[in-house]
Amino acid sequence: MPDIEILSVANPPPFLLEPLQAKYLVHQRLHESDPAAFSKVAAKIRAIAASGESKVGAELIAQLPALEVISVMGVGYDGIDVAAAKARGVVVTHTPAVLNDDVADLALALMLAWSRQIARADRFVRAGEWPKGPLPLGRKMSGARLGIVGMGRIGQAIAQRAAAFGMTIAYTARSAKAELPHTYLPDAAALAAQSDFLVVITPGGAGTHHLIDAAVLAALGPQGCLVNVARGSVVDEAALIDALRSGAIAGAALDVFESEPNVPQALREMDQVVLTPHIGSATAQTRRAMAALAFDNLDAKLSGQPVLTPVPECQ
Ligand code: 8YV
Repeated sequence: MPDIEILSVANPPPFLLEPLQAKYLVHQRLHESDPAAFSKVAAKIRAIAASGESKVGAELIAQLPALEVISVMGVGYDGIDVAAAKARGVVVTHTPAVLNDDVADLALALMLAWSRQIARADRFVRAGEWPKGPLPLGRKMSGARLGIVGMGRIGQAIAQRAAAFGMTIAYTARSAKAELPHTYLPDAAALAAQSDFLVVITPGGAGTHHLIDAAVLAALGPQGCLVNVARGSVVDEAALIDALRSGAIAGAALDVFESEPNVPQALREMDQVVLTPHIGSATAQTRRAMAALAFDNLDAKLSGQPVLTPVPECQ
């Protein structure tokens, strides 16, 4: 029986849970399922295994005096109180880079699905509508104007793919990136005003909360489509629903939502939106690579080795 104890605050896939259980005594969400039992083992817990959607607040960190590392299987770590972890000398790690291709692929897939009405066309054929007449015309994506909100690793992977579709690419980010050939705009509203597709791929958290608001959507305009593959919190969902209802924007393609896994009924009833259940990194290949990196980060720290991919604040 392994003697080093760790807490899992997510539901790790078997290809992460099994290697963890082979080496560590894993308390699977014990803090939620049995707080009394949890309080008895809390003093021994040396690591937390989390996912990109996990919430690890200051209160939980304070209950774990032996905690050394919080390993997130995901690139986003907006649910982790990194300041509280750092104040305690706890390192936070994540899994950047290994999911760039998948998230960028999904962004393009959503843009194509929306503009060429793939999901709607599928529903149309299955419902036997075709013999009654053609599907209304879609919209050309090649050559359209793409605005990218957030030009980090994944934003750049999206830009690369969009270039192959002959799209005009502009972006906004904290600062202009001189090495990129694309047009920089100072804020999301200015970018939206020049975009047919506005793709959101910025980190979540307080700094970007409701960055995409009614004003940005108004700037995107009645021909524009909003695509979100970042975090639900970045988009003001109520403002988005209003904009879709009033025709202030043409449509949206969304992989993330403010209260996942709950998606507002209003969005679910609209034909001009494409909805997916937070599957940006959800391929077998990428999830295995993320799991391996999440394991290696946790294991490195508990073996007294330097972690591989600490979050920027912990570097
Ligand atoms: C996953 C994610 O949903 O990487 C992220 O930030 O949101 C996703 O890749 C999740 O973290 C998988 O554990």
